[in-house]
Parts: sequence; C-alpha cells; structure tokens
Amino acid sequence: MLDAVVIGAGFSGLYMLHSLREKGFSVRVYEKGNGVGGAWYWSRYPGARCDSESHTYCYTFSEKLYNEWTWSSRYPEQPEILRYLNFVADKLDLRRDIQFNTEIKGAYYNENINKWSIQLGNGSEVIAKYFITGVGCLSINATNIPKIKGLDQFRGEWYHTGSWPHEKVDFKGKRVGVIGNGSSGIQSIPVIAQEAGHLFSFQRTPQYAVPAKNFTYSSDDITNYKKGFTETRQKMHQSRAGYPWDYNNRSAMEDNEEERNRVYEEAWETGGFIISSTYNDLLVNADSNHTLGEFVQNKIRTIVKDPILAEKLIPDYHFATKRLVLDTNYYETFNRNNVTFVDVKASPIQEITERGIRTADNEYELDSIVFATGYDGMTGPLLKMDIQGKDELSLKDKWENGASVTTYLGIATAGFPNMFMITGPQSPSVASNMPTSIEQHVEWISECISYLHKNDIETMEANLADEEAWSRHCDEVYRNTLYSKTPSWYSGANIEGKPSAFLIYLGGVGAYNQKIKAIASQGYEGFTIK
Ligand code: N01
Repeated sequence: MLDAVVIGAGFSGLYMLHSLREKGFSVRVYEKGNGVGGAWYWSRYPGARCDSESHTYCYTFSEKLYNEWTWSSRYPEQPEILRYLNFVADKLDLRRDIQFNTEIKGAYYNENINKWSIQLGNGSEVIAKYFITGVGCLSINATNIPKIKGLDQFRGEWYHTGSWPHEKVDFKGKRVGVIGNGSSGIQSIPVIAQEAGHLFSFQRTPQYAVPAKNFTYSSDDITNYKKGFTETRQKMHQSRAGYPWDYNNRSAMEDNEEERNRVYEEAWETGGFIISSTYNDLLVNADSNHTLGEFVQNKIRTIVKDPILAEKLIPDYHFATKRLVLDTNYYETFNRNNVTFVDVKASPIQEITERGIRTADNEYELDSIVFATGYDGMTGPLLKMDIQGKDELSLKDKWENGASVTTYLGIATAGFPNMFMITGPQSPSVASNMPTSIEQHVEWISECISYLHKNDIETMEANLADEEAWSRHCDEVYRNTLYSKTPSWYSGANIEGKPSAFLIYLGGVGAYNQKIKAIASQGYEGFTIK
C-alpha cells in the first residue's frame, strides 16, 4: 500500500513526487510514455516551442536546481524542455519511483478502507491513500481529431501535433495540408513551409498572434536571470498570470491614440505576451481591447502582401480572448509562393479522400495531413479515465451528465475524498504560466497531506456547498471579462457535444495563491476532514 499514487511524469507529477517523498511519504508515479516530460514528451511537432520565457518556464522551488540548468534562448524549444525535465528527474533521482509505459485506466474509492484502488493498463491494481492527478490540462489521451468523413481512406500520412512521431518526419518536396491555426498550427506552419514542396493551411477561424522575438541568450543574459532568481520567483507567485512582469496599472482609455500606439509598438518590438498587459483593462473593457486589436490588425495588413488574404487572416473577435499565440514568421509565411491559404469557414471541409482533402469547392491533393486541431482540454484528460468516488459516483456522471463541472478551488471535488487535481478545472491553469500554477498546487497538496498525516486524519473531502460557491465565483469573474464574448477551447466550444463551461479561474495567480493559503491556514475551510 502506497501513501500516494500520482498520474503523469510531466511538470506536475515530477514535482509532486519529489515534494511528497521529501516529506517521507511513499509515492509512485505512473506514466503512459516511455520517458518523463508529459505534453513535452509527446508534442514533438516542427517548431514546437514554449510561449513562456525559459527562465520562467521551469521550477523555482530550489535556487540550486534553478542555477544548475542553463537555458540557451529566450523561449525554450521542445527538445530543450524535454532535456530540462530529464535533468530534473536525474538530479532529484525521481526515476526509481516512476513506472513508465503504464497507463492508468481508472480509480475507485473504496469506502470500506478509505483508500483508492487504482487500475493500471496491464490489468493490475495498486492501493493508495491519496490519488493525485498530474495529467495536465492538455493530454495525449485527449487530443482532438475532428470527425471528418474518410480519414481511413487517405493514402498519405497523417499526424496530430500533440502525438508526433519520435523520428523526424520528412516533408521535403511534399504537399502538406495543415488543419488548424491555434498555437500548434501557428508554430508549425512556418517551419513545415520551409521544407515542404507546398503547404496548404486550412483555416476555420483567424487567430491573433504577436511576435515572439526569440533570441539566443548571451552569457550576460544568463548571469542576470540567475542573479534575479529570488525576485523572479516572488513576482511570479504574486502576479496576475504567473509571469514576473511589472504591470502597467492604467486603462488604455487614459492615453491618447498616439501614446497608446507608442506603447503597443514598443511591446510589439519587445515581443511576447507582455503586449496584452500594456494596460490594465485590455481584457475587461471592449473599447480598450479594440485599440490593441486594431493595432495588431494593421500589423497583419502590413506584413501580408496580398490585401484580400490579409483580411482573411484578421480575427473579428476581441483581442486575446482566444489563447493569444506567439509567432515567428507566421503571417510572413503567407507571402511564400509554396503556401496556399484555404478558407474552410467559407468553404468547409467535406471529406478526406484517398488523395487529400475535399472542401465544398475544391479537392486538395496531399501527401500528408497535419491535424493541429487541439485537445479536449481541462476535463478531457480526467474524464478519459474511469474515476469513481463515494457511492460509486463517477466523475463522468458528476461532470458530463450532471448539471455542470464544479470543483473546489480546482484542486478537489465533492464525492471524491483524498483525491487532488494539480491544475484542475477552475484553477488558474492555462490562463497562467503553467509551472507557477503547478508549483502552487503541488506545494499546497503536499502541505495538506502532511497536515492530515500529523493530525491522524483519515479523509478529506470538499464540501458541495463550498464547491458550488467557488464555481459560481469563477463564473462571475469570467463574466466580467471579454473572454465571455468568444467561444474557444477554454469553454469547450471546440469539442462537439461538450457542455459549454469556462473552466479557468481568472482572478489571478497571486490572489488565488493567497486564497488557497488562507484556506489551509484556517484548518482547510470548505473541506470536511475526519
Ligand atoms: O489547439 P487549438 P492547439 N476543421 O485548439 C482548428 C497550448 N499550446 O494545439 O478556432 C477546421 O488552439 C481550430 O479552429 P477553430 C496552448 O494553451 C501551447 O493549437 O475552432 N479547423 C483551431 O484553429 C494552446 O491554446 C504551446 O475554428 C479545425 C485549431 O484547429 C493549446 O495548447 C504550443 C477543426 C485548434 O487550435 C491548444 O493549442 C502548442 C475542424 N474540424 C499548444 N477542428 C506553446 O506554449 C479544430 N480546428 C507554444
């Protein structure tokens, strides 16, 4: 019998294992892949790179660990992140408690013994007091491959960006169709276009992207970010979105157009997400948002040479209310002779044929199709498993067939005692720099388990009333923002039949951290412990 079972050896699972083991608990991590890394193990598509800056997209719980690793550039590429997570696994000697190539199929709570019984893919079962999900918000188990008629007839190769082959895919001279232009599409399209004979970009909805402005770190950059460790960590954990930025606390409406455009231009040249924090009301005030949207739209018009095509690449929704993307030469790629834009809103994809993709008005002959079509996010990775709590209540019944998804703080849910979700639904999760939010949850959960152990407490369960209040609060915060005006994968709009619900807490990482810490210091208010 183990103290805790953790699912997944990504950022969440690795730190959870380390943190609980340091406190003397017996822990086992089960991981579907053959190595550590989670999403970064599977998402090996061309151009895969993180949108958070390297020195912030890593663990900050140990200054020593932080300083022992050196990032090579402003934004880390997927292979570098994977090397980093392997370095952490080795440094902290984590592998001895990770079982690779092992999927967790389900888990049920046995009320007779107050323990979780966890079913592994190989048919065996493990028993643990605590069941902790570190499955991430986007997972290999919940990739979205749209149900387009005829995929099985296609004679070429096809791939999903989130489950990419480990060996290099050769696109040289090939006719490649990329469906989708979210983060994965926008990163992969420019890179594939350089290699392919011809690339066809099938776009349903235009997407806002701003330049990443990546660069190789100089030795001064490295010295400076390492020196800044303490301040960086502190700022990230107190911030709105998990980044160590200094926020401008002014409304965009307080400046005149000339000054605003100067501010936006400077942020555009700096590169990165900071542009959406140039004023404090860009995601709550439609007029303010419009000024930035217009600025970026004009940039697209300047970059894309064909004015008719430029208009097709310009979104008509509020800026950054679908996940903002950082790009490197995305809009520029549409000036290439070997790139064809296909507007599948105007002429929808009807089927995949043995030769390629047929839209309402054309058939595109292809050698390869890349699905950059995203994920069933947030709840998807959890609901792919059969999780049963008290009274044989399944999580699926509670969330999918029940009235709505409700959690307490995005960490726990009523009816599922001693189960914790790292960056679960209704926590800041993907609206933040993920490692920051992961650290907050892991530290909270491991403190909590220590508290239960020290106080001889058998079970801890979220109260339904407190959970419903938290879920209402999440919804209220969301409704005060412009996110509520735009359907996106954040609200499940990308998955056919998925109940619509915005599953991210938008109150800010710093405020959220204070809230969960206060709850802990008040003896875990909102939970029944016995
Ligand atoms: O997926 P997405 P993603 N026909 O859901 C289109 C993180 N991430 O993998 O908008 C035609 O954003 C869909 O169109 P529409 C990040 O959090 C981070 O790119 O639904 N098109 C959209 O264009 C990100 O938000 C990083 O109309 C179809 C695209 O596919 C999240 O992962 C890198 C379609 C899906 O975009 C997901 O990003 C990569 C259909 N039937 C990912 N179905 C970094 O940090 C879907 N689409 C850099």
